[in-house]
Amino acid sequence: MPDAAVAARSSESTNSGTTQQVDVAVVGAGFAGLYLLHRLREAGFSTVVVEEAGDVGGTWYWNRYPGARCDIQTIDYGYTFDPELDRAWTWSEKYATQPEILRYFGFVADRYDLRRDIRFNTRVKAANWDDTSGRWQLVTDSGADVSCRYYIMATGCLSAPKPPEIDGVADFKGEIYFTGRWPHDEVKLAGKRVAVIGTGSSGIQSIPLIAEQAAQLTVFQRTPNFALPAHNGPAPDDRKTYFETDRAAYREQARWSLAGVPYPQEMAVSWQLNDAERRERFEKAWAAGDLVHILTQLWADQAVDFDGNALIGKLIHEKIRSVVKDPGIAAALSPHDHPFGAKRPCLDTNYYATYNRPNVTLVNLREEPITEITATGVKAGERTFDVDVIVFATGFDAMTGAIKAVYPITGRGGKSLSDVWANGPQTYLGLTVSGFPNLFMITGPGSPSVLSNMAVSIEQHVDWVVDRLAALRDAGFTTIDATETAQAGWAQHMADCSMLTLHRLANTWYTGANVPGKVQGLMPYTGGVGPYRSICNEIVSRGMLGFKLTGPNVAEQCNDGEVVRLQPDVRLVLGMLAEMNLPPIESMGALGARDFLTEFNKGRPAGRPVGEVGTGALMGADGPLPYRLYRPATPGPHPIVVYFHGGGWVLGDEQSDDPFCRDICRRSGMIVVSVGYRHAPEHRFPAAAEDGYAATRWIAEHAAELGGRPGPVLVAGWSAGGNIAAVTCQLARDRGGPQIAGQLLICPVTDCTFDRPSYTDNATGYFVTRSLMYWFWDIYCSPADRTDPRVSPLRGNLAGLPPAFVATCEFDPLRDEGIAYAEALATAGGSVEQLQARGHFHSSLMMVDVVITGVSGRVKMAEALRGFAGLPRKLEASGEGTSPITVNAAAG
Ligand code: NA7
Repeated sequence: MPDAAVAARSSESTNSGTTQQVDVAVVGAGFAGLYLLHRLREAGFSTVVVEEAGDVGGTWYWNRYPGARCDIQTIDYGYTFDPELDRAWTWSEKYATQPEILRYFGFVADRYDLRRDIRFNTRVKAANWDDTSGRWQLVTDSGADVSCRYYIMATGCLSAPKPPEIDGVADFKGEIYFTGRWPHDEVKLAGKRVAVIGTGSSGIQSIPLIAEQAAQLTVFQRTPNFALPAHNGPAPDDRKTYFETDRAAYREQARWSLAGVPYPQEMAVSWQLNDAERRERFEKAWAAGDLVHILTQLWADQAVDFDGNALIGKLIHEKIRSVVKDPGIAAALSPHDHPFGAKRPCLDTNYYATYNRPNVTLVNLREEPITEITATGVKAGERTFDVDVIVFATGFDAMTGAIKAVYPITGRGGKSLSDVWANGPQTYLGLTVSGFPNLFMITGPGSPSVLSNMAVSIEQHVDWVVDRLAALRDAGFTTIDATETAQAGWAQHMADCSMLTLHRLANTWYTGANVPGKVQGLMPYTGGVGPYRSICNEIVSRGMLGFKLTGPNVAEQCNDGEVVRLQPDVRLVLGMLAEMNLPPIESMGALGARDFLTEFNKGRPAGRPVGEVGTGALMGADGPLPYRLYRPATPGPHPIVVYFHGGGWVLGDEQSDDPFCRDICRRSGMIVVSVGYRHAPEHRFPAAAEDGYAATRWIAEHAAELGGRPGPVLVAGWSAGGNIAAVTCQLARDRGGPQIAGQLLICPVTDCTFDRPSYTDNATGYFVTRSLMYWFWDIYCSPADRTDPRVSPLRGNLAGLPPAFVATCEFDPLRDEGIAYAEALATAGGSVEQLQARGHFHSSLMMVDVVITGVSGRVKMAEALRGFAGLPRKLEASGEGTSPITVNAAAG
């Protein structure tokens, strides 16, 4: 039956023996191929498009099943490159039908006279790179082969139908249809017994319409999918008004958005909203009938936090129960095995209500798996369902299927793409593959593609590729090839991005899980179209970073490297900070900088609830100091962590690291006492150090009064606070106590020299700068005092200190002195655990609910603290503070 699935793809080979010579060959005349042809022609490249279908349209040419529609609002789903074209076409509905979308592509093809350069009914069978001529040789199944300098696969993400992998399909005597290869002639289902296998978008769109025609419809469902009502009709007023008011702004916002549709970034996280507020947002989204709305506009943590996401699943289950009358069927239709959005949700029209019809039966394949297809129907479990028609809505070999269908694609050194991708697709930007010069893929694996509005991604890719080809030509280059370093860097960045979202927690066609034997891994880029666009632009501005360019009469150019080395959320945060164009903190004066920090902190998420937050005063080295105490919700007494905030001995106070203190209290199940030690310039060295020691002593002596566990305390601190924590451990050892069970040092200052590489490598651009550190040092400590171990603990005696956990961040001037301290502690015989957080900056681990990739680092810190206190490292899941929000993990 795979043959039937691809019957429409094959045709007799009628190779004429001559070769068509062009600058560029494009495969596919869908959304991408048509725009490529237009742009390439305009740029002066001779171009041919090879298309196996009989006309333009790509996926919309093939997917003509009943109910086939767009699931991005059509106002957003079209070309935007030509404002005249944009104005010349108006969609009739919020979600256009397949025939209307196909008419649109025909309209575009006519408008730009595209068909004359498209070879229809022709398939590229194989593609070979010839290093000598620097050209690709394409073997076609009809007409002349093609020789081209550039070979661009615009073959689509969902264009290779997946065989159904069910025994006996060939024995079936009735009619068989594939939604992805629906006949062009009318399919008559009236009065027939029909089976639909598959409940993805294609099944969910077609089932209600098939049910209206068929005498009996049996739906075979393997995995229930989330579906929401499309509420199709005219384009909604809110979007239309915005669009009509300022089309250019609307389109531009889409280009820089995350999903390619102009929605703002939602800021409120789920736990800041109460039940009523969440329900109100959900009902609004449900009524909007818009996938991008419900996927992005409910609450900020919906796509990144398991708990925040689960709230949506429950609300949708309610909706299903309210429509489907039979509770058993409602339960079977309710998805439970994946987070909402991790698998492509569907838009429906009467889907759930269809199961109330007397002529519709749902078979839950999880309980009754299909065993075979017989001459008369489908056998599932113990039952046999005799049918006249089987509709396979079983999906596609997504993202890589259509690319690998050209076999072989042979690059440099005779390497075949299938071999190179044997362990999963490897690309640079989802556009190119190292070792395959002058080959481009539009929305290949590694592009935002199917996780975005395809229209926006395709236009960006095409513009970028054609602009690059023109620039190469102008500079005399004839080949472009991604480097292995750049490609490996992209794979790392993809992996980092994928840790941010919940997509990796579902078995889907995004991960290749729907095709038996396919290597699994998240294929689309999850970082969003706006960030992706900025990365592509950055590659150009950095001299085609990660590409090797060659040409007959020019010197080879290779600016090698990885384009993104920061964690994706760190990149966004630093980008936002850069856009704010803040004056250097050291230019504000100490008082001004303190005010700035207070204001700045007002904009951050508030931190999650803990059992209790209290305040009080303790005795410092020279008088009372304020403290803030965070108590877990669990029964005490708990061990106490004495915490010292960051701020270069100059800024901050006992509240300034509040979200972090809450987080570590929740994750460790311990009391955190944040100390308001004295600051410079009012109180210079050694005031902060002596206060740190005195406060620790006081807290240890008053542990029981504070509700803590008497005995050894723990110390922790970030930045200058890490310095104070480290110094406190040395002083406690030398001054006869208190006993300290362990020290957590986060990006600590440990030494007064500035000549380590991290001071040079990260001197600017990562918020904490070298010059800011100079300023802090100058304010706090005279040069004559700087080698004192009370400010440079690396210069002290490091023997006999408590066990340590030392966290450092890659893009931090303080990185190397933190690592040096950890290594010196270990050399002195201490027990040391290190976390070197890759892709992070000085504040990463503090930015709770902002830098999501910092979560795993804080999990490790909390575990280390528990270990120091003699507790099991993992906190039992018991009420507050223990939600499994640790699915995000990238530090380390
Ligand atoms: P999808 O979304 O991949 O859906 C295919 C469906 O077919 C899905 O429910 C599969 O169950 C099911 N399926 C696949 N193979 C089998 C076998 N062998 N037996 C039973 N059921 C099977 O494809 P669509 O065409 O619906 O949609 C593709 C995209 O197009 C869509 O996401 C939109 O972006 C537009 P599974 O979930 O794998 O258990």
